[in-house]
Amino acid sequence: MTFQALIFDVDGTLAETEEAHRRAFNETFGDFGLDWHWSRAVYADLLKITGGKERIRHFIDHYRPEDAERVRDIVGQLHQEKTARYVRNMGGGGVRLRPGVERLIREAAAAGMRLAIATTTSLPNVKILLDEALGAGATGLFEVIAAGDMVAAKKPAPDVYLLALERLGLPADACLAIEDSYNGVMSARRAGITTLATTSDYTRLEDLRYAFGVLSDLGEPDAPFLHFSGVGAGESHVTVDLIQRWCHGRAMPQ
Ligand code: XBP
Ligand code: MG
Repeated sequence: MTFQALIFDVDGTLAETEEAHRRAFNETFGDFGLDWHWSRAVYADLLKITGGKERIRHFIDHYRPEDAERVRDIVGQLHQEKTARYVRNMGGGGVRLRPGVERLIREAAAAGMRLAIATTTSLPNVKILLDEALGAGATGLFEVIAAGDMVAAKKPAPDVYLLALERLGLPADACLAIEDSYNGVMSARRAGITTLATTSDYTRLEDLRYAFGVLSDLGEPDAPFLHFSGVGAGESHVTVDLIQRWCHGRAMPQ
């Protein structure tokens, strides 16, 4: 048995995007005349809730900000504006993928592995990130993109990974998921998929024990990853070859 597909999360895994999301939320609050500002500390707490609309509703319910009731009815509209802002801001350039991401994507595609995305973020956010970081048309590298509201229940529910598996037409054990957060690892694992975690700015202290391995990033030959637990000890960068060796020796943490 070998892995036939890699399924990537987006936010925190392909790129460090959460500060760009936070900026887009805050700018949109300003546009709507709201005196709301999500600091890094508040955002770190809110990130436990995946999905922008769900995060705003959670903020209203738990932080009880001014104008809460006015916004409750227009969360969808506010979030649409936030997505438009995020896309405009990302279109300004300067988007960088995390270490090893582009190398592994290109290597896997060249080796005939299939590529997919499973994310809670909205589809336009995925497209602009891939276009900006990998060049126009880069979404074509990914055979399946399962994103945002395509499923009813967002991570840590397994739905978005189950959708990706269905669209790939593959069983869970033919795939490796790459994630950065507790919610993401739980989502993939609940779908039965072996999951590699690479920690990101906002998730490095999260409980990632259900991952097959926890690394700082995917690494480059001249910029090795840090190994935190599970697979990857003594290695420097994640390659297709290494992934297939892990596949042969795998035993998932329970
Ligand atoms: C990422 C998210 C997303 C973004 C915001 O989680 O939670 O909600 O923060 O995106 P993951 P939207 O990386 O686990 O998929 O505002 O478009 O929902
Ligand atoms: Mg993530």
